[in-house]
Amino acid sequence: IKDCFRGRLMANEGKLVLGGIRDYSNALINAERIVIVACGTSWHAGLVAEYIFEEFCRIPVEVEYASEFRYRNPVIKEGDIVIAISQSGETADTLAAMELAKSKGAIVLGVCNVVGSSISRVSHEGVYTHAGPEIGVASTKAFTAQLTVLTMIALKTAFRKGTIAEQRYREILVDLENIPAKVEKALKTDKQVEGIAELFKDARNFLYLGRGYNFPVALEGALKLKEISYIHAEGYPAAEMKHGPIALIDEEMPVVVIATRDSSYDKIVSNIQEVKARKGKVIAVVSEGDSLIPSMVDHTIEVPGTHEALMPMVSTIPLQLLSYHIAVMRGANVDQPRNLAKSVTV
Ligand code: F1P
Repeated sequence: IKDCFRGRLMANEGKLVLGGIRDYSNALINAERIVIVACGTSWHAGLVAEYIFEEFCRIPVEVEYASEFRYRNPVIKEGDIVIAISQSGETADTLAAMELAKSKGAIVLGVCNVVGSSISRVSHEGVYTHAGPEIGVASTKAFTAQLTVLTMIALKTAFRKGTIAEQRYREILVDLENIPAKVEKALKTDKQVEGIAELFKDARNFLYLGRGYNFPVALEGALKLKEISYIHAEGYPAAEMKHGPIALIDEEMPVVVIATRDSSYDKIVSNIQEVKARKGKVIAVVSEGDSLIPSMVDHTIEVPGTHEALMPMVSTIPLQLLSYHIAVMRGANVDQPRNLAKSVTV
């Protein structure tokens, strides 16, 4: 996690350098739709990218599990843009989805971490995340690096397409340049998160809730907990809680709510009230300086604020730390979780 941003953020003097997507950058600008294919954590990065591309580029985006996409008969037209995201660059389902899309005439762009990997070779063009090697099997710094790269692609595309005002574009770029320092600060929650982990290490289930840009973060937080701590966890859009998962909430249920200040803040406050009314134990990730949510919940973890579209890069960090500490306390091998392979090649 710590190495993720050091020297990797390619924003330079307000200009973005996207080494990998050049020949197809106009195709991206003119795309009628974008389909993102990925698995696991990379799929969650794709979900964040969907929100960013749709908001800033006004291009419709679909995010597909590569493992589903490859086995059904998806509608892909000549010239559609398919973006494949993968840490390892070797995930069999993602590779097969890319080959299928290519056979139907799509332009396939790759976002992956491992230079020279199969996915980088199958892509028409692509961007390396350069997050460095993932020591463990579970993807962590690769996720934040994927978000960085996808955000940069979307912003640059929006700017060239004219769907974002220049001033707003420049402001978000400045926010992006400040992300490494904010990630450093988020990492300083480590000791506090360790204390929270101690309290909940024996829980049998966890629920993670988020809205908007923090919804995929909720999914990712739950996945990390499952992967390395072997605790059952579900990630949900907070507004969907009332359509089922609310039945699970009682005093035994830890609910992690990613509730940083953004356009859905008031709504997530109501969701927290709904959980508290049912005696759920709430651990909230909030923006620095928030006093309302800390007064309502059981535990608060503060992270620095940023533009809401960039928040997943920061709000994910304490969730990764929470899974890490719980796993260590339970005696699990965080680098080599049982049943998980670094690259799922079958
Ligand atoms: C996808 C993935 C990872 C997960 C684990 C198994 O890999 O699901 O997100 O943490 O390592 O594979 P990739 O295509 O991003 O390499």
